[in-house]
Amino acid sequence: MGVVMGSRSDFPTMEAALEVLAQLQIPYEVRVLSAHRTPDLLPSYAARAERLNLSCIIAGAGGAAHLPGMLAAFTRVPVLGVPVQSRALSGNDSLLSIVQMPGGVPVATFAIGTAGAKNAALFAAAILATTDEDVRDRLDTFRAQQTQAVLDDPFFEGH
Ligand code: RP5
Repeated sequence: MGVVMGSRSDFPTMEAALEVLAQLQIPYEVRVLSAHRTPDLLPSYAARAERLNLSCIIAGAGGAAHLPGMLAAFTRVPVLGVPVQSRALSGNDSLLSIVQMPGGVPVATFAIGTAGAKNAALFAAAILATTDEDVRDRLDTFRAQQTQAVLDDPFFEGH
């Protein structure tokens, strides 16, 4: 699994994806890679992703968030885009930049911020779980624990 982000400043958001991957024992590599500040690195990273046969690339970026879309243009490895919450426009700019891809170059787009990062990792795990029984079991356990945490909450009124 590849996890990339447009800037070090995206790390507090993307950390939510890394935590899920670690919890589900899914190996990953992390890079800062910018569509604007390091554009020449994008094709080489995309080639690396194919060489390593990465199952997915989770790509987070904020503002004029071109990283996920540009990576998707360079590789057929599925790209899961996470819109990072920007200061100026609260991440609406990031969301629209990532989600509005032209037909033919898909990026799976998630919610703005840490919920999106977490869900991108869970979505990637669900894809892996179609062929990896161990990941499937750990994902099932994750979901069961999540359900139990709600049921155990003293504010929950069971029926
Ligand atoms: C984007 O610009 C990054 O993904 C980041 O969300 C945003 C701001 O970057 P910094 O100026 O904080 O490095 O490329």
